[in-house]
Amino acid sequence: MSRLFSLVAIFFLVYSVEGQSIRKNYTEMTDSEKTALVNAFYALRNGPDIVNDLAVFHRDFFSFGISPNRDIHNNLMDEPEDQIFFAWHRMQIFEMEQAMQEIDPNISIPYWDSSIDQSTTSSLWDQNFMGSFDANWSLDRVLGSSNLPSPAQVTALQAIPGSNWPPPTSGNIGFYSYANNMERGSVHVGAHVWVEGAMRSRSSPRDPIFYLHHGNVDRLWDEWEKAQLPGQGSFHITSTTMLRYDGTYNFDGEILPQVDPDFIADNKVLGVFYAQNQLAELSDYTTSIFGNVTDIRQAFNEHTESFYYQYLIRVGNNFTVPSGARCHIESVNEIELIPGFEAIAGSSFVAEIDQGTMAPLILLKEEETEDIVPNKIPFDLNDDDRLGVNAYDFTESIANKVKVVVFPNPFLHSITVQLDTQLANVKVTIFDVTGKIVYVDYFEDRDSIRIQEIHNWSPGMYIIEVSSNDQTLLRDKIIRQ
Ligand SMILES: [Cu+2]
Repeated sequence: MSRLFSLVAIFFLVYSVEGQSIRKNYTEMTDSEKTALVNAFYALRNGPDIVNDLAVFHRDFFSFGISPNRDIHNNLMDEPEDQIFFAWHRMQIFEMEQAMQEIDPNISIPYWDSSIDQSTTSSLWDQNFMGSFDANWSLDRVLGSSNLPSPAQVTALQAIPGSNWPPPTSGNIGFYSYANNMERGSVHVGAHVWVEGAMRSRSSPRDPIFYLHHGNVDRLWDEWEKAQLPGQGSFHITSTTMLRYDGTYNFDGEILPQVDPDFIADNKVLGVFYAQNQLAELSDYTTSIFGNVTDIRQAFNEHTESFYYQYLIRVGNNFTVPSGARCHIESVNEIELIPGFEAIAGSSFVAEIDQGTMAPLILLKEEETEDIVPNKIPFDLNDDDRLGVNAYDFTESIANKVKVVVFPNPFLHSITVQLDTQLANVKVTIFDVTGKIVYVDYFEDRDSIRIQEIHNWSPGMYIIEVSSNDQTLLRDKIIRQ
């Protein structure tokens, strides 16, 4: 079935289209789509400034080390908000995307695959795309400041097994290992440091490239879950609440809905699909029922579920539009309805091919290309932001009066912990990436500690924590070679 129809099964009169989302690689965007995205970022800064609001929130709750305060980064299973990194950023991208779709319903946040697309002169950084913001918003980018991840590093990360399914109540070892290796490793950290400036600070969401980078992180999580649990949903997140999306946060006079992080561990709960190589597959999905505000998609978006993609959209394999639901699918090229697609009586379903100009093979609909309407609203880098310049080193130094150095790192046979002063009751704890303690020892009145009986540890990432009298002095990532 191809190029089937322009219109099918219409039951409605007037509807307001607000999107769910087919997210694609930015390299699949037309010029007019790029301009629409750039202009949406600019328009949002004109107010209410959700770009800055999400960045300031991200900065203010970035990480409090292992204090009881909830935060959004660097958590292990022993912390109150154990491993909220993936779920929180998923909601952050979704909130931004929803705000943009109020400006233009066909916008979806594209992704930047930084393991492949590594040139400082790639079209990503063109003045009519992400390059537009650097000077206007004082982002202080220094592209190429470090290394981006290699494809092999992505492959290794994605190969971490999601073991222990079904999970014990304390969480899933494989999921925590994957999440921590993602958050603290180069597939996530690489782009923050490579772009530099705001991207390397706790205010990183001030740079629009943040959303394209985290879109890619989110896509990899989605792919990992699908590969680990084919047809089975997602691993569980043990935290039941998260900051900002806890039903109390007020942005521009509206309280954001409460979102259980475990509930959105499956991306489809938000109606988000990732497309690749000119194909979007919409499957195993039930569209939300109009007006059902307990449904998270309807809570953010009270109207029609709308999916838009320039290329082939394949719909079926258990894709259902239930009675009372409204769904609109639009492509420029082709929509295929395959077995397993069902629009139940009492629903509204429209599939629309909207071709702009004719072209021989793949059609690309270019709207009249609008001009970019920039604004110069430089972000104010205050002291708070500067403190966070090395935020993505993920070293948590809580009591900064005592300087702690851990070397060598990476290590092989031993590690030395050096303090710049002698302290009583020094405790050294080493966790594996799942938060399991693999080493603990206590020392008295020493400024240097050598840890040796570690030669048989398996290679990979560990977290070392140094504390004195229950006060954490340092928490850092160490690598066993
Ligand atoms: Cu973050």
